[in-house]
Amino acid sequence: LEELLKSCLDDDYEEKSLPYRQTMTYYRCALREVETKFRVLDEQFSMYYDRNPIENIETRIKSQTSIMRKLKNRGLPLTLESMQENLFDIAGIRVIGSFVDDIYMLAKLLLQQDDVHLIERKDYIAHPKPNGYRSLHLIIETPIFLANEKRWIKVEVQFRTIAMDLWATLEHKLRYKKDLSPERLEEMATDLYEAAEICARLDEKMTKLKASEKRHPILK
Ligand code: 0O2
Repeated sequence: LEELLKSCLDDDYEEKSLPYRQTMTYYRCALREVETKFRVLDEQFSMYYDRNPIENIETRIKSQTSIMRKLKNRGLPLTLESMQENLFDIAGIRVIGSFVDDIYMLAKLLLQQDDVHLIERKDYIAHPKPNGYRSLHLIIETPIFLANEKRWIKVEVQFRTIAMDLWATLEHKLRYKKDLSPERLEEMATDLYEAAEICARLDEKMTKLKASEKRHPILK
C-alpha cells in the first residue's frame, strides 16, 4: 500500500495501482449487494406494516489513508493481503432504523439469508461503550459474482436508531474538533455520556409508543 501511495507520482501509476483498485471494486460491489438486501427487506416490511423500518442507509469505503493508519497502528504489514486478512471494515454500511426492535429484526433477517455468513457480532446496544456509544455491529461475509469467479467479501454493518446516530454523529464531530484541549475533552465526556443516556431513554419511549403494532408472522 505504501508503495502504491508513492507510485501515485509515477508515470505507470495506473498499472501499479491496478490490484488495489480491483480489490476496492470488490468491496464496492459487496456494499451494493448488502444495500440491496436491506432495500428488499424494507420494501417487504412496508407491505405488511404500511411503514418502513429503515430511515436511511449510508455506505462508505475506507480511505487509503485510514487503511494505512490502521495497519500501521496495529503493527501489521502494509500490503493488500494484510489489509484483506486483518481489516474487516474496508466496506462499511450503516443502517439507520426507526425503532430498536426494528434493528434487531433487520439484523436477524439479514443473518438468516444463506449467502450471509456472520464473522463477528458486537452489541453495543445491550452493552454500550463506556462513553455511551450505542449501535449493533456485525461483520459479515457475502459473495459477489464476477465474470469468472465468486468471491466472499467482508462487510461491516452498523445498525443504529435515529437517536443513536444523532449522538454518534455529533460525538464524532466534537471529538475531532481541532482546537479542543485534552482537559476540555475530559470535561465533555460526562456531558456526552449523559446525552447518550437521554438518547437511550428517547428510544425506549418511542418504542413504547408503537407497542401496539403486532408483528407479522413472516417477520417474527
Ligand atoms: P470510521 O471512519 O467510522 O470507519 P476496529 O474498527 O475493529 O479497529 P473496534 O473499536 O474494535 O475497532 O471496532 P468497533 O467497536 O466495532 O467500532 C468501529 C466503528 O464503530 C468505528 O469506526 C466507528 O464508526 C464506530 N464507533 C465505535 N465507537 C464509537 C464511538 O465511541 N463514537 C462514534 N461516534 N463512533 C464509534 P472507525 O474506524 O473509528 O471510523
